[in-house]
Amino acid sequence: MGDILKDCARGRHQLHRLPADDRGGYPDTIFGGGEMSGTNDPHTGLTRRSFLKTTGLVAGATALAGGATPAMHALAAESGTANGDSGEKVMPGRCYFGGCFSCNYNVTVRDGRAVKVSPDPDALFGRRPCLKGYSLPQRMYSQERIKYPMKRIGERGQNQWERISWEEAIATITEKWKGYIDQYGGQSILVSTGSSGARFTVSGASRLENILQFTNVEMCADWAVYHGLQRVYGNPATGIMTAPGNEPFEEDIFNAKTVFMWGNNLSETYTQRWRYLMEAQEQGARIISIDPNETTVSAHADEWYTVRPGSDPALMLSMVQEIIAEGLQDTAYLKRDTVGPFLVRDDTKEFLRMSDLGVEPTEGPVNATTKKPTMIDPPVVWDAASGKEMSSAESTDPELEGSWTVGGFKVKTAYSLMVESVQEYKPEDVADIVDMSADDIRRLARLAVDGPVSHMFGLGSQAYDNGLQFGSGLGLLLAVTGMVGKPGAGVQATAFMGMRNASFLFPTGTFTTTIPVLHLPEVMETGTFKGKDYPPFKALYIRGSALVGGRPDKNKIIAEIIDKMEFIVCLDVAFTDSALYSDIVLPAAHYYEVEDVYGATLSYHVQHGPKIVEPAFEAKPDLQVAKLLAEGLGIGAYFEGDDESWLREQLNFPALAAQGITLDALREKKDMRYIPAGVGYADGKYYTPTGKVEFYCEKPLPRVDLGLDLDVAPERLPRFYPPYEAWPGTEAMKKYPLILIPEHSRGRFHTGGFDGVWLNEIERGPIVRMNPDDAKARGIEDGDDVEVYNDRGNGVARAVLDAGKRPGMLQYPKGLQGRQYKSGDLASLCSLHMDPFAVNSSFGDTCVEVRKWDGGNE
Ligand SMILES: Nc1nc2c(c(=O)[nH]1)N[C@H]1C(S)=C(S)[C@@H](COP(=O)(O)OP(=O)(O)OC[C@H]3O[C@@H](n4cnc5c(=O)[nH]c(N)nc54)[C@H](O)[C@@H]3O)O[C@H]1N2
Ligand SMILES: Nc1nc2c(c(=O)[nH]1)N[C@H]1C(S)=C(S)[C@@H](COP(=O)(O)OP(=O)(O)OC[C@H]3O[C@@H](n4cnc5c(=O)[nH]c(N)nc54)[C@H](O)[C@@H]3O)O[C@H]1N2
Ligand code: SF4
Ligand SMILES: [Mo]
Repeated sequence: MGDILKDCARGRHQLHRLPADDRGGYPDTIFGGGEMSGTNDPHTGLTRRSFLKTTGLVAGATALAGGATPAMHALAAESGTANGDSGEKVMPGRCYFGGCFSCNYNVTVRDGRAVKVSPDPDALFGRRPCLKGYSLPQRMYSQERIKYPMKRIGERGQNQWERISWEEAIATITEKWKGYIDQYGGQSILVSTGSSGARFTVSGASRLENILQFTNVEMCADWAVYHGLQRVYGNPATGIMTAPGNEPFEEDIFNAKTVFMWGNNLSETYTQRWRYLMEAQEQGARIISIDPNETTVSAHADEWYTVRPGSDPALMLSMVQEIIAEGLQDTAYLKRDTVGPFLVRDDTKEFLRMSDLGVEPTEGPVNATTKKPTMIDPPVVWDAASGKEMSSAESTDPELEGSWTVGGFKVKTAYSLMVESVQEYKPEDVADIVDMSADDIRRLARLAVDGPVSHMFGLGSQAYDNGLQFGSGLGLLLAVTGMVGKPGAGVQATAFMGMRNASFLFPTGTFTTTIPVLHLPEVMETGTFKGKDYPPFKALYIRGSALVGGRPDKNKIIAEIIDKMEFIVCLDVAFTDSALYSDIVLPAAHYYEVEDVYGATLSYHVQHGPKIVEPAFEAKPDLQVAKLLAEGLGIGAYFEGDDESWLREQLNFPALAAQGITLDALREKKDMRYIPAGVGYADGKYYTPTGKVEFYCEKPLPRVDLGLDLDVAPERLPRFYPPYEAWPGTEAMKKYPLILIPEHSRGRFHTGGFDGVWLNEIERGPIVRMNPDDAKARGIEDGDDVEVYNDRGNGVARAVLDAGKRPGMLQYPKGLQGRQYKSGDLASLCSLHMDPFAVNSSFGDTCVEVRKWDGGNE
């Protein structure tokens, strides 16, 4: 096996032609060029300037790539992990970037410190770790690691800290929390977690917050399409992100003839899957990319269609219209598996049921949650053979189309209503909306029936206010084409969240309140939630979350949430913007520093990672921090165990036990599948209220009940409505004519990895990609510093001219911290606006203007 790290280092030197004192002028240590002279750096105890004088080079990479500077050795030695453990060994390590693959690879441990990552050819997952995995050792001993507990000494956000002991930190926090809990109740303390919570040592720590009844802040990301799809197809394991595809992807993708890639940049964002897709293509699968921008995916695709941003639901419905107009729909599937034949009452728009015709409902099986029998009241269909109405449970040949009067009710089939609704999306009528030719739309319609067809979607199609309609529209397209439940067909979903042991997490049996971050400012302003008074929020615990900078409208989050908190604590591995705005900062243990179990992979596997080094500096795993806090609060009895016993307890639940999944088994096998392959769907079983594919939804529910008064009528069938602001003619766009979309950057996982050195060396700070024509019109040249701005904020980035970007669209690799900008932060530009049914962030529904930066606002 080649020496990957050295190879990468060689590549890095090729790229790295800047003089050591010029990192493109970026102002903070992350790029090594410091203007923050005299600032006391809590991380090292050195001032920035003296640190830089000692190193003269970018932190991290050099040390670990073998060419360490004395200061880098000093930092790594200071990490305290060596502990006399000398020599070199290779250990199995696990990467846990939330929602990725948790690649299992080899980690070289030298003198008690992780120094190098290399592939494990026998690993079940991630035989080709990505840049993020390779750079983990850099991050563990980076300047940006939170090393010790610290307390703020200057104003919030001023970045002045004093190192304190764990004892002092815990005593301060618990005293404050006790006061708030006594006076206002546990709900007055907000806790914000993020995608790192898929690890048991991280999610398990919510046991404390649940006992104390803290209010959870939900992050509102990725849910729009899932909610739309689940409205149509249901969810085989309620609460998790899944969609009707076949598992495992790595095998099933080879069964597909056609693969639609909707707004998805798989080669950068799911690199492990990308190689299977490329292999499938080599074996004959045809890849269709639908993306306004040129990406690696569209470059490799067999056909690439540029769609107007935010118009995908219209395109999808136009394809459905065309498929039906040409008679290409899968009638047998529609009749057998969907609500298509169900008769819909004209008066209520709900299904006509046997009880409407005087047939009493019967008792069904007992519902596991309510412990009451379910009531069976089948919808009515029009039976073709007998030429009359009949219970859907009895008819074997229902009519799919038609309208009748039954039992005095005017009715029409759900299918007929759907067909009527898509008539306004004829290719000619939609061409302008989607900015494609009618012929291209027709071609896509034909490809969508040339099966087996797999669909993959990304953030692109749910980056706008109408993302839910993309999801329900995709559900409809699957239903009309019958592309579900057979090999190679369906939605190859891109994220799962699953597996929680409720008795471990909620030992007192009381559940907590969750408030979506998009709705939180309103709750804070009105003091009410779901129409009832809610306790005032006094404190915030940010535990592994990019609450500041990783949610829309950073400035508003700071002004309306952060600034209103009396006391903020942040527990993280790296010094993020969330840490910057906190009062007490605590160091969390990194991936290799604690034995862990992971239950949120793309593959329905539970995975195990051993502890391979001691926590660096004074870091502690989240659950151990919870234990200290619990002890300080006098409820230590709930945390009597240790890392190992907590893992055992969390794994101890029937669904896992039945499959022999225990900590010991995991230690041996590393990866164990916990949901059988081909879950749901394949057997024609759908997890909806009617048990059928509900492209017509009787009672559309919001993803999260916020107690809002919602008009459900327009939600029953998928539809297109334009994005909230990123659409020609909106007030926002008249003022700010460009659309700014994020890019999930290949070298970072969200903000995770802002401290990883390799990608930073390539990008050299915030960049914004733009079409050369847009640049020219504004006098911007490649490499210029530009200010991107709107009413919500601004951010200065280096312009990267890229003819592959759609004119009128800017794109930025997201995830840097505010202090990595010369001014502002691109994360301040998107809005907290939400579709109340999806309750999801629309990161791309953002209008901006851009100009050459004049160096102001520093
Ligand atoms: N390296 C890396 N990988 C990651 C992550 C990360 O941060 N870094 N994050 C993970 C997570 S949580 C997520 S949610 C995923 C996101 O994974 P992706 O969705 O693959 O990531 P994006 O970079 O947001 O890519 C979105 C694509 O949508 C396109 N797009 C924009 N607007 C539209 C539109 O209106 N219609 C269509 N059809 N396309 C549009 C953009 O041009 C872009 O190519 O990545 C996961 N994987
Ligand atoms: N502008 C913009 N913002 C976006 C998006 C976008 O496209 N544009 N995408 C959004 C999407 S799709 C998503 S899924 C979200 C993700 O949002 P988050 O999950 O909140 O984002 P991360 O930056 O991954 O934050 C996780 C934090 O956990 C920390 N961490 C890692 N391990 C541990 C640990 O063991 N313990 C503790 N305590 N902390 C740990 C990491 O250092 C990091 O600071 O971001 C969203 N934000
Ligand atoms: S980020 Fe994902 S693909 Fe990359 S090494 Fe980690 S788990 Fe593997
Ligand atoms: Mo995400």
